[in-house]
Amino acid sequence: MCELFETRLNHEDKPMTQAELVAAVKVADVLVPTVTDRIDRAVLTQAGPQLRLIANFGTGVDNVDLDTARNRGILVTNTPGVLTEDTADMTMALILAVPRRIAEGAAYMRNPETKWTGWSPTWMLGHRISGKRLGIVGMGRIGQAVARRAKAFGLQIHYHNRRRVSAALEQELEATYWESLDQMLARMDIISVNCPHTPATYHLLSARRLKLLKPTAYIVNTARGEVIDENELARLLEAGALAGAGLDVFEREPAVNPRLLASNRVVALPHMSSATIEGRIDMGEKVIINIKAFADGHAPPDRVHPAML
Ligand code: 8YV
Repeated sequence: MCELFETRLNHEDKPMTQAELVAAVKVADVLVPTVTDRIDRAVLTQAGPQLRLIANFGTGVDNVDLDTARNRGILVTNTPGVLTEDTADMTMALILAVPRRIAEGAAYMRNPETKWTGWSPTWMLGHRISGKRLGIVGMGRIGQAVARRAKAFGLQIHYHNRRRVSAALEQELEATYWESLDQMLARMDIISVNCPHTPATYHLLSARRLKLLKPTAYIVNTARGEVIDENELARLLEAGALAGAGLDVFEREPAVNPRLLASNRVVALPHMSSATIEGRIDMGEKVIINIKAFADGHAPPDRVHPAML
């Protein structure tokens, strides 16, 4: 970016404050935020007329007020595709880690207070993955990549999506479509959340819907915390009304509900599903391509259309 444009960097890698963001949008032609930068109405209404593009470093754009951006004629781009496989890998890792108690076992071995006394037949029993029903909420790029992995592990693939995917894809994944999310939730062994956070998906897994899950069910979320009612999730886990959760994202990041952290039914990760060096380089390149295309007077390839979300 520094070679191509007159660039101001956030060298500390720390989230910018709202005041710093306002100062930036007053002078910048292009803003490159990350998930930790909240580009809300208050920030955008103070932007100078020179701000024409928000090239988000990340796929999810729920950190940007898209309606206000559009009304002010500011284009928004993101970085789709390049973090699909990494995110699906981590989703699969959580699908394995929670029922098979991987984090618990590893913590036990590391803990100087506990001393492993050797194998025993009833020690660290978890639950089998193979043959179980996986319900994917959101069958976009990442949902499909999760389905491919899960199928190889012997899981039966079920999904709910706004639109049914093609018959050819359903056949390849041997996937069952559920028009009714409620009905799917009630029948699954594992749920994986892979949809974006939009006004329509906020608390999609509401208190009412979470109660539809079987008490033996697991839930994995590598999408956005806001899609799940986190308080209710914590309550159900505490009450033993759910078997466990693998969570890479949280409703009020970086704050995490302490009840979730206290539960040994939960594997919590610090929003790291896309955190690979290769992925970050690819994301950066996508950002640069979008800015360069825009600066050269072309339509940037990764334009976000609010209506499509
Ligand atoms: C990104 C993410 O690393 O792309 C996304 O939507 O959630 C992350 O994995 C983050 O957005 C960077 O801004």
